[in-house]
Amino acid sequence: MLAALHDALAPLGMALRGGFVPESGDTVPLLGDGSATRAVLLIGNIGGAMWPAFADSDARAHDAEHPLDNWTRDALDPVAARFAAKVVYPSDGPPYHPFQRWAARAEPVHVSPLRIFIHPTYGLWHAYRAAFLLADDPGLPVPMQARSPCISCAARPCLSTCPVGAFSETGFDDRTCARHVDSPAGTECRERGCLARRACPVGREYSYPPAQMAFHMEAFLALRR
Ligand code: B12
Repeated sequence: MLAALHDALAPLGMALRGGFVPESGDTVPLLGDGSATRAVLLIGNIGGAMWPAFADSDARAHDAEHPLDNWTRDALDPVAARFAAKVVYPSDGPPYHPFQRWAARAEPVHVSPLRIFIHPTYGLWHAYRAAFLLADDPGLPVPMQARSPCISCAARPCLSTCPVGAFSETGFDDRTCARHVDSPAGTECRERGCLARRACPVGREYSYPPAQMAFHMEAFLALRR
C-alpha cells in the first residue's frame, strides 16, 4: 500500500513524509464511522518538487482565494478515497490540527530557531499538505532518528539575518515581519523569499524556486494585511 501511495503522490510532486500509530495525546480525529484511527500518514512537499504540478494546474485553482489549498484538496481528496483514508488538511480550522506535533512523531524534524521545523536533510524547505487517517496500520516503518542540525550550528545566521529582527529566542513577530515584507525595503524578502530562512545552511539544495518563494510570501502577506 505504501509503495502504491508513493506512486500516486509522485506526479503531484508530493511525498509520503512518514507516519505513526496514534496515542492518546496526539489528538488525532476519529474516522468517519466514529471508530479510532489506527495509523496516520503525513503527506507533504520536499523542496520545489510540487511547484511545477501546482503552477501548471488549471485556472480554477489560481483564481480562487486560497489557490494552493484548493489545488491540494482537488489533488488529494481522490487519492485518499482510493486508499480508503479520511483526509485532513493543515488549513482546516481554526482550531488547527497539530501538524507539527504529528510531523515530529513521523520523522526526524525539530523546532528551529525560526519556529518552523527543520529536517536534517531538507532543512527548512519542506511542508505538510495533508494527513491520511487509516483504519489499519499499513506496516509503518520505524521513524528515523536524528538530532536537530541546529544543535551544532554555532553561528545561527537565521537569528541575525532578518532586517527587522522578527525572530528572537522568544518567538516570531509576524506583524513586524509582514510590515517589512509589504514595504519597499522588503522587496528582497517578498520576491525571493524570507532572508532569515534562506540564511540557514542546512539543505540549501532543496530551497524553493523563486516563483514558489514569492507565492508563499504573498500568501503570508494576504493573511496578515
Ligand atoms: C496559523 C499558522 C501560521 C500563522 C501563525 C500565527 C501564530 N502566531 O500562531 C502565520 C500566518 C503567521 C504563519 C506563518 C508561517 N507559516 Co504557518 N501555519 C499555521 C498553521 C495553519 C497552524 C499553526 C497552529 O496554530 N497549530 C496548532 C498547534 C496546536 O499545532 P502543533 O503542531 O501542536 O504546534 C506545535 C508546534 O508548533 C510546536 N512548537 C512551535 N514552536 C515551538 C517552540 C518550541 C520551543 C517548542 C518546544 C515547540 C514549538 O509546539 C506546538 C505544540 O505541540 C500551521 C498548519 C498546522 N495545522 O499546524 C502552519 C505551519 C506551521 N506554517 C508553516 C509555514 C511554512 C509558515 C511560513 C514559513 C509560511 C510563509 N512562507 O510565509 C510562515 C512563517 C512562520 C514562522 N517563521 O514561524 C508550516 C511549517 C512547516 C514546517 N517546516 O514546520 C505549517 C506546518 C503549514 C504546512 N503546510 O506545513 N503560520
